[in-house]
Amino acid sequence: MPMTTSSPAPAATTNIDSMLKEKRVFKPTAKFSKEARIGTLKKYKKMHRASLRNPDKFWGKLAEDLSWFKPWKKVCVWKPPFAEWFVGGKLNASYNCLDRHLTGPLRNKAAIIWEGEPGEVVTLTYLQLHREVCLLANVLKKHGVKSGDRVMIYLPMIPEAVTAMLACARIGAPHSVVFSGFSAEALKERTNDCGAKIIITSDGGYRRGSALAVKANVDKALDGCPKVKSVLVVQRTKMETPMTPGRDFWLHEEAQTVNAVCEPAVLDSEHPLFILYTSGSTGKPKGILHTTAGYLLGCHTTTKYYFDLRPEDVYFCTADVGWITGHSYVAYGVLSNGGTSLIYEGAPNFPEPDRFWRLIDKHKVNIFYTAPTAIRSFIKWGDDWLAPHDLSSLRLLGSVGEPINPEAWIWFYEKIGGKRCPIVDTWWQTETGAHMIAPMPGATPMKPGSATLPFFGVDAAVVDDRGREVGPNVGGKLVIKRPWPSMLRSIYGDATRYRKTYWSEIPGVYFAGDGARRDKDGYFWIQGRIDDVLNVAGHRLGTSEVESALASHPDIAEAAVVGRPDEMKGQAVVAFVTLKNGVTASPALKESIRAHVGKEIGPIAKPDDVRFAEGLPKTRSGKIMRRLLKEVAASPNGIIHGDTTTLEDLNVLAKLKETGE
Ligand code: 7RM
Repeated sequence: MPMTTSSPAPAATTNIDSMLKEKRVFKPTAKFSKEARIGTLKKYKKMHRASLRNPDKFWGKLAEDLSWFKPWKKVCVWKPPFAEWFVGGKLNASYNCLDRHLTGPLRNKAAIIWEGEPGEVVTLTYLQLHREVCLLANVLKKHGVKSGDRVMIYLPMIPEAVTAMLACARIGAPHSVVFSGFSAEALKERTNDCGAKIIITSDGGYRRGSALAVKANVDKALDGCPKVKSVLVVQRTKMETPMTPGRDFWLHEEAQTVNAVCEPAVLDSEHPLFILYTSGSTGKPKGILHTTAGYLLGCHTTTKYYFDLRPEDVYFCTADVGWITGHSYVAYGVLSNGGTSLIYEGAPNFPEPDRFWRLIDKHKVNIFYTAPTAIRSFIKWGDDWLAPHDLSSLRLLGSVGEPINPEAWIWFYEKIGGKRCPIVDTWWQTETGAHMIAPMPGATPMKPGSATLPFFGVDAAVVDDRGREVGPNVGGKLVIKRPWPSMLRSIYGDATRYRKTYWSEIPGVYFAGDGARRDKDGYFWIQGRIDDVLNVAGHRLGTSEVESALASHPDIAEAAVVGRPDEMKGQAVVAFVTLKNGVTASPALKESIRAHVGKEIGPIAKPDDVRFAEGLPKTRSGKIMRRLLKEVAASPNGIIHGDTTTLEDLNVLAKLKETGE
């Protein structure tokens, strides 16, 4: 039955309607639970309760896992919305990731196993990585970098990206990593915002078979960055690279001029560790500020418990270091735990779509952490690519970046995890620094599509517009009701915006920008960004449920839905879908897709319009840019006014506009 198109759009309710019926539950295997740090739901719940009852005691105990130069006096000082953690304590993040592992059996263990896209492999033991970090730290000092000075890092996925972060941390210079695929303009804006005087970059990097210039973008950016005095250049591709004398220096030459002795700076717990820019849909990018102790503790403990990381594991996170996931779970969390981080430089489909499976087989990866967008690409490329590879080394899988649709979850679980690996679906943000909601791998029964339950110390809730907690299965705003160690401390240089963006929507609590519901077991189901919620004839629909329903159609690889202004219904639902390889678009298929959504969710969510696309516009971290799709939907052949600087592939947008009806 079509919705009541004859009546005008009713006023919207504040809650998000939830209609998807996902009922499957998967328990961790007995073997996994037996060996895991937390092996029962009861133990998790007990620890979670304790963490909320007495947070200072709880975090104080966990913080003993880090190495301190001086103990803290107070665990948390909370002057809303500003928090300080481990006040009075002194430590160094690079010491925690390196030096403390050098006195025991970890010293000659691989800290980083790196594979370049062309196929070369470089392994750095903890001892070797420590040396590289000290050398680079001394080069930074030679170039006048002092504690508190900001350092830009604009590097592809090469070991030096991690070395550079740790070198900055070592001398107390906050780093700001900019994804090396971003434009010169983006680099310029971020460099000027944080007032950096130095940039670490490389001549180029490999992506999809070719060497792409990186330093050339720095040169362009520097036309507009008067404060930058030096550029340190890593030689990666040996491509021709113009160097400006007196400003640009080859890092390998500079490293010859310093020694490898660099004592870690003794830093306050609240010393700034890094600034990472996130681009909201409007306004200039926000410089998310993280500080040393709380951030490190967040990464350290979540890596330990959620990934159940062991020294003998090979751990592979596919995120770029230009993203928070690369900071927390390629670098800091893994290394502070003495783990081995496998880093891959290039594209997942180079030279063929099975590159990740090759890497897992070759390096015997035990823990594999990736994004739903990648999983949907694998599904689209077809299962034949898996067949030749032995994935039996895998013990645990992780997902991050977007809600994982149940279809992709099941595929990941069965085809990659062989039904033996738990999937840790981790909900968190640049702002939260570390995982906030996810299943404990040996303890929490998993429901495909749900990030399940909160981490220790995380007091999460779903509330209505007035801040009242809503009942089971009613959608609302996801909030965090008290501070946690790895929370952002501010927006760099703009405390007013910090307060306004995160702490004003509902006074006194942190609002994450996401919609969610909790089911009767208290599990969280993320419904997508609040800004993207559809409003169809008075019903508020989260994007994720409609998209999950679409993606469960056998011919669809990936889908995004947006609202298009509609006089009658308020908004009409427009679905953009990409099809699995080998499927052709047709009017009959459109009808079958519409009917499928009607059946899965209900007539209200049936797309008014289904548009076939070759690809969807995404950020490089894989998030679908719905605001661009919204513009395309509203004016098929019109011009996009929105900011496209973080779009991975501009062609995708051009093609979408061509297919407009
Ligand atoms: C880690 C990261 C944050 C936003 C967040 C959500 C979405 C991330 C999940 C997820 C559902 C997940 N940082 N998001 N993880 N939604 N389930 N497991 O992605 O700052 O780049 O983005 O990403 O909307 O608010 S981020």
